[in-house]
Amino acid sequence: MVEMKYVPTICPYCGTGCGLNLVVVDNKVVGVEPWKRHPVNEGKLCPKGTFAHEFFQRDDRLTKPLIRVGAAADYEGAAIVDVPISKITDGSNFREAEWDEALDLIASKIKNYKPEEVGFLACARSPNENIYITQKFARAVIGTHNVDHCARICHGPTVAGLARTFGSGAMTNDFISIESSDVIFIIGSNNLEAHPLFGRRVIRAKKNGAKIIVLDPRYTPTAKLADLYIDFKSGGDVALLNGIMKIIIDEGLQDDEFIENRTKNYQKLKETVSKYDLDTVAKITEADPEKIKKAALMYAKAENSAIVYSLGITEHRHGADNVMANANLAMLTGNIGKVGSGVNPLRGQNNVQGACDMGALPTDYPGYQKVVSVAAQKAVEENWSCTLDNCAPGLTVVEMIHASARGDVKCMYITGEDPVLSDPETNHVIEAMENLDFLVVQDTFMSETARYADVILPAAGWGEQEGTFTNGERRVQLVRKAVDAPGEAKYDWQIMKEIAERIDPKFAEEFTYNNAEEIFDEMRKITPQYAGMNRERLERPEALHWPCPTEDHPGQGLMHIDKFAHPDGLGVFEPADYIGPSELPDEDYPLILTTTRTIFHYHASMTRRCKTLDKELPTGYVEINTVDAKNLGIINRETVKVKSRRGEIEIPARVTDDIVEGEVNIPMHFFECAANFLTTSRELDPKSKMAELKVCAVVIEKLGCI
Ligand SMILES: Nc1nc2c(c(=O)[nH]1)N[C@H]1C(S)=C(S)[C@@H](COP(=O)(O)OP(=O)(O)OC[C@H]3O[C@@H](n4cnc5c(=O)[nH]c(N)nc54)[C@H](O)[C@@H]3O)O[C@H]1N2
Ligand SMILES: Nc1nc2c(c(=O)[nH]1)N[C@H]1C(S)=C(S)[C@@H](COP(=O)(O)OP(=O)(O)OC[C@H]3O[C@@H](n4cnc5c(=O)[nH]c(N)nc54)[C@H](O)[C@@H]3O)O[C@H]1N2
Ligand code: SF4
Ligand SMILES: [Mo]
Repeated sequence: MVEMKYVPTICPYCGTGCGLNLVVVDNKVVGVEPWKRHPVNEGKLCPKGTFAHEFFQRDDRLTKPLIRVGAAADYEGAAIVDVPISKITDGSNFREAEWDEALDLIASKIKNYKPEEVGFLACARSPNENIYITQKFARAVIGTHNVDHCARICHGPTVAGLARTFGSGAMTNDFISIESSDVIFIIGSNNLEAHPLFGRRVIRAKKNGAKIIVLDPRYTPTAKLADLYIDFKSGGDVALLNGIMKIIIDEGLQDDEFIENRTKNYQKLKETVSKYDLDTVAKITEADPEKIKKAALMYAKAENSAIVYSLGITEHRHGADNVMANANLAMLTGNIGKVGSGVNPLRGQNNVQGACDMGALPTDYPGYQKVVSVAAQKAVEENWSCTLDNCAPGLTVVEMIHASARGDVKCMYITGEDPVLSDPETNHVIEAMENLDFLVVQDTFMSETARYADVILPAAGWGEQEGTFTNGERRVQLVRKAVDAPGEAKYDWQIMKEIAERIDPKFAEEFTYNNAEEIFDEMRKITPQYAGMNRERLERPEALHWPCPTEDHPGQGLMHIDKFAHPDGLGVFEPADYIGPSELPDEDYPLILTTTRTIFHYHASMTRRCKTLDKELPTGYVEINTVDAKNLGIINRETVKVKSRRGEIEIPARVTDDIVEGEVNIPMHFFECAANFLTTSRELDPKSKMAELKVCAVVIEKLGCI
């Protein structure tokens, strides 16, 4: 008889963190079934979760270490030999190798670079335990803080901006809280496509009587839910939010008691926003001033108003200013620390909250303890029984790419990230990858980046390992192993442990782990937010929210109830003036390009390998407003050329009224017409080092063929 088992686990895609059951027959994942009583999604799934199992059926998984042909012999021995390697972008230029050979090669190469010449990218798609080991390996074995991950170009401004204002860079409320809101102010989040099972709660809130306001340059499925939709050009949010706060203050709708008792720096906020009268704001943003006023009054007058935002706010060179403007708005009206209110950034990757918590950040050890703090350094040293003599923050993702292109970073070790697809300015990223002396990529599939690697290591993926994911509402949940990893693939943590031991046998005592649970137990000793969690407590379906400081603490869904997380307990108003995007349209490049997501794909590597999802949407497109299309003589589905100062792509046009005039949009998932050939990486947010993924200037040319 065929034995079938259900393995309860957490969806591998977005930060909503839905529960589901993997159906396993004969060590193969054959389907997904609902986990009906899961507290996040109550058995419902979006298309990505529903068809999550399909990529398991693919036969193109990485199953053996691969070494670039022509390179291996030259790597023998410890010396770094300057070998000109032709970086050919085809998987067939690699040869299969045994683990011993691949790991010896990596150990012998990596230990000869200076610490500052090595950079690490951690994988926010994989469990906390892998990420913890990646940053520990970078810091304890190599001696560098050059460790970062995709949050940098995602919610990095959230981490920086909410830490400054509230003292903690995370979502302030849990997901269910939104169902108690009277007004939901959604700015730069298309959650019906990007966080659909959170979006389901927004729909429920609306049924309960909540009013929805959406501010987005595109009339998205989420915007179509709105009672009040405000369209405007990408990049204007600081001006809009300052304008909204000015109206609230002018109308006397601020919460004086909250401001007095719980915050500081209010006078500065008042001064700054006083410059943003409706005319000025309307001129900057092209939004309808009447609607702005209406939004301000709706938000401020309701009993419980919640702000929901995502990348439309963060992915700008003023991303942290945008985030802080939202935090200011919530504090101004006392909409923080109570159910139905709060500032709710919808975190992206399944485990990007965890990746930040684990310290895969060049400035922070686990638990947001600063690498510049001697006390933090001592605490970590004690726990790891090693010396960490470096307290200068390391490089961020985009800085590592720039440093690789310059030759300052010579070696990168990339675990489960695909910068050639995902990072801004693809041609520049490729140049950087080609310029590296040594590149290791550890992934489950042959990614776009892996094609430039010297060594590719096959990692076990989702459903093939135990561990924990932390979702966007800080809920730490167990993920379970359903099947064995294919071929010779190993766990990410296991690979790094084996390299550490090869670099110096003394690290065998440092990386003693036999399983993910042992790693979690070490991690929680130096991560105050997780200190009270253990496997037994996490076995409960509702799991635990951080902060959870002790084993008898129930975890905390709602933050900042009586005081903020700053040492003095006060929230800080952090006003900022509008600076706008660095590249605005001009005669040569007359259109604004923004880049987004669609419901059927999740970045690329896994959903593009799910046959049902691929059938729904096999390739990309550029959305262009009907009026702009008419002026350019472009018809729906016609293939056009989109050019920026950094590159060009050919892509089918999608003519629509659902985007403002003068702006076009390309979903980010499709390498054959990748948005990032066009985006810019040159100007970074000084507060968070975010690149401007939501705005650059482009021109569209007709190709004359369909
Ligand atoms: N289906 C799917 N879901 C995903 C992902 C995926 O790839 N596919 N990825 C996950 C990840 S990593 C993340 S970070 C989240 C992202 O989730 P979201 O941030 O919701 O996704 P985006 O579509 O990138 O951008 C959101 C909206 O910002 C708008 N926008 C553009 N410019 C501006 C602006 O200047 N101001 C404002 N206010 N809005 C603007 C866009 O029109 C878009 O509708 O999604 C997660 N969920
Ligand atoms: N233009 C534009 N660019 C963007 C964005 C945008 O809005 N516009 N959004 C940005 C955002 S928000 C994000 S988060 C980034 C995402 O950028 P990336 O971090 O590059 O995103 P993924 O494609 O999710 O990459 C994850 C890789 O990890 C692999 N993987 C999955 N599980 C595991 C595992 O357990 N172990 C290992 N070793 N590998 C694994 C996958 O196969 C995949 O190759 O893209 C950013 N880029
Ligand atoms: S909403 Fe996110 S976590 Fe839930 S099923 Fe969809 S992709 Fe997975
Ligand atoms: Mo993200």
